[in-house]
Amino acid sequence: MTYKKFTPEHLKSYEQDGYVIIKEFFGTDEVALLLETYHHDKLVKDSAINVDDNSGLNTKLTLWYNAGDDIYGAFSKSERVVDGLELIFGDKAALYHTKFMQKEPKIGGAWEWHQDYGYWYDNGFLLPEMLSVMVAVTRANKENGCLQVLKGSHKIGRINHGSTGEQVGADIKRVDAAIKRMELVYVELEPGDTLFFHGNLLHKSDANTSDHARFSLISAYNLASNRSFMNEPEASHTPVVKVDNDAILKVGKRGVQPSANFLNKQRDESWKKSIKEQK
Ligand SMILES: O=C(O)CCC(=O)C(=O)O
Repeated sequence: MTYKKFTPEHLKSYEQDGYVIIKEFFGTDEVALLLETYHHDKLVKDSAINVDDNSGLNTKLTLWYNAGDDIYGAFSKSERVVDGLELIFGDKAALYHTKFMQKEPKIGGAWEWHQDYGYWYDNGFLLPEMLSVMVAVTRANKENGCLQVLKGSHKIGRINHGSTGEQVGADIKRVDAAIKRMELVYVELEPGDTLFFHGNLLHKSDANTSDHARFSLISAYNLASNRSFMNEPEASHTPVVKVDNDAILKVGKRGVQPSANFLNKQRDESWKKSIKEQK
């Protein structure tokens, strides 16, 4: 079996635009297995937190720090992903955390314009040598609130972020200026298509007003030597041990492990409280 590779051409696009989309990076059989696993994965569902948008809709997400020997880990540690990260970073990558995003039909909320490094900066990471890899688990299109990115906006560098409702958003004056100068791209993906995007790339998504769920698996990575000076989990600076490309189909329907170290509801509540207090 041959698998897609992250190539030097992908690297060129990533460096120029702040992102690259690799069509069919994962097979439809691999993502179908992931989706089926999720549907029976009580722990992932029970560990989900809700993040409200400004209109009262909310997105469910389950976030954990310790990638296990389960199907989610087989994606986030797979050779084809980690080889790509090593090309981008030119060195070892660490797997900071993994999220299963659940944007349900009709109720899945929007995300404000932000940079992921806008959050991660506050977690003590000195360098913006951080990025995310988003695998479409279901189709993502305009109707179900796919990701939108501003092409090349990673070159702006980090923008200040403040609270908007329960979310943290980038300084809107700078975002508005960037929108006037940079191309807005709707990242429409088929299941298995994968987006690599820079921690400083401005992105947002609209609510899911459609009848179709939008699910994605997003893993965040750090240059392993870019250790936070704050108290971030070990995973954020531990070089990721890659697994063979065939691990996904071999692991099969193994759900998330109890040792995952979830961002839990309690932590989420104190996070929301601290955002309110900052207002
Ligand atoms: O998938 C989405 O709709 C938004 C995800 C996002 O903004 C993020 O993970 O930083």
